[in-house]
Amino acid sequence: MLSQSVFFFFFFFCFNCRDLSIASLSYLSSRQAMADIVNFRTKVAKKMGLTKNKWVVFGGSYGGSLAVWSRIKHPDLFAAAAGSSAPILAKANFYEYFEGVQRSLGTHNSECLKAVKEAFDQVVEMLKLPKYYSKLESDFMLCKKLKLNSVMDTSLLLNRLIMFVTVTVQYNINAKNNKGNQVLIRIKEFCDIMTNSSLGSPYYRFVRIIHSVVKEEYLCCLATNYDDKLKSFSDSSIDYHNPTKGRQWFYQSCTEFGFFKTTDSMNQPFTGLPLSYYVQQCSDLFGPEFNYDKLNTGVMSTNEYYGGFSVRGSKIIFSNGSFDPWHILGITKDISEDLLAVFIKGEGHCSDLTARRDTDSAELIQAREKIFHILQKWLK
Ligand SMILES: *[C@@H]1O[C@H](CO)[C@@H](O)[C@H](O)[C@H]1NC(C)=O
Ligand SMILES: CC(=O)N[C@H]1CO[C@H](CO)[C@@H](O)[C@@H]1O
Repeated sequence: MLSQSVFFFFFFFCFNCRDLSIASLSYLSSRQAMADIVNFRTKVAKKMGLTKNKWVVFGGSYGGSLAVWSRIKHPDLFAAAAGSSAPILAKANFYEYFEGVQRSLGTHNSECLKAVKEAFDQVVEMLKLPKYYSKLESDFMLCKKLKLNSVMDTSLLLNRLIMFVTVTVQYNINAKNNKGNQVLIRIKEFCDIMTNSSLGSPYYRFVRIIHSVVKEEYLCCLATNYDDKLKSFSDSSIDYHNPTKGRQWFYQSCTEFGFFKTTDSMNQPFTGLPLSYYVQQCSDLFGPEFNYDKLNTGVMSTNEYYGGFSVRGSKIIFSNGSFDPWHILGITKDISEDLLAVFIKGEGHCSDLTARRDTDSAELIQAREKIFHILQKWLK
């Protein structure tokens, strides 16, 4: 029996995986990704004669989840794991995300949170009256004349605007692109503008942020037409020089994780993103069978397979940033002596994985050292 199973190799060979068609995407899953990681680990060890070495698997965000799960499922192959900002509980309706955004903004400055809410309330009011459409078009640099053909168009527009806030909160870093244009600002910089009354109403302060900060990176205009989004996400070709991940990640969201950021909670400042907004996109992109049932079954199966918050394993470090709402689905408290949490105050998504900078906070420097020392101890 045993010798038989030893020679049992699971092998996916997909002759047509040169595209992102639904047939190809059916091979895209975290379990398949882990099989690839295991394959890499074993093949490289053999090829390079590293059979006696200990391997540590690490990653950030979804990559952090994969790192954690690789150690849980294959403790014989990986001596330890470090998952940065790794969600480990799948959840269809991740309404807690915007609650996290509210907490981070409020912790920083309650006036800032109020201003954000006021700005978005005004946008929502303006969307109700066509006489304001041309103003919205120019204020937010929309690519096309604003036409709200369906609730999906309204939600997409709000989604795009909300993202400017959430990206700021989730990353909390100041970054320029290679042309020297500002593409990300810190929460403090964002809030300094949102609370500066000499810049007009909160609505105008937000418009100013969009114009001055994020314009250059996100194309020169904001695309908010739902049919156009569907068209671009339906493209199943792969451009190897400019790979994008939108379609693939959306597929995994619809089939394995959910993680859909809805505005269902009362304790957050936004409106317009119900779960149906996301599930409709699953169906529109991949077919009618990608519905609530498939989403819920997929999420349940993911949590059953990996264990969710009930982590069974050892020698895993979970690091998270306090401002990053993803920590809500991650591990932020020690579970045991060898399942350790590193919670980094004032930091965003995956900050401990970024290169050292002169501007790093004391908390971030300490967190990196702590992770390094834990790993050293475990690998002795
Ligand atoms: C508010 O904005 C004005 C104009 O940009 C600027 O001169 C002023 O310093 C800002 N005030 C604060 C408190 O940041
Ligand atoms: C939100 C949350 O879980 N916060 C906790 C993070 O971890 C620190 C210590 O590890 C706790 O003090 C926080 O309550």
